[in-house]
Amino acid sequence: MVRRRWYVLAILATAVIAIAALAPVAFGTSNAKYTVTATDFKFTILPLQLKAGIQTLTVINRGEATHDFKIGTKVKSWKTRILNPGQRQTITVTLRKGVRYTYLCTVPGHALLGMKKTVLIR
Ligand SMILES: [Cu+2]
Repeated sequence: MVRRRWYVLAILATAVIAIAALAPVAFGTSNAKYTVTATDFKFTILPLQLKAGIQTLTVINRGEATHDFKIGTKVKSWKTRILNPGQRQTITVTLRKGVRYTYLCTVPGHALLGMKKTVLIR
């Protein structure tokens, strides 16, 4: 009887470990590195589809004007400093599935010129 109880516990422990390992896949999360290129006046994010999870975004200013990059919701956001042409900064963000995020350049006028978009994390 005691031996049987250990057997059941071992199976349960294995199942818990397996579920924990698969959880990120089940919830559609992944950890990836993205490149955000700022030009005058738009952002290009590669790979194209931002995924849920803890993501690393390297923002590079390839324009001739200064730019920054801010992404978030009304509740939580992340932002680079103002980047001069040629400068870059890496930020780590936590994106949640099913949430729509706004990303923009906060330099006055730039959002209106095209540096503001939203993305729904699927
Ligand atoms: Cu800008």
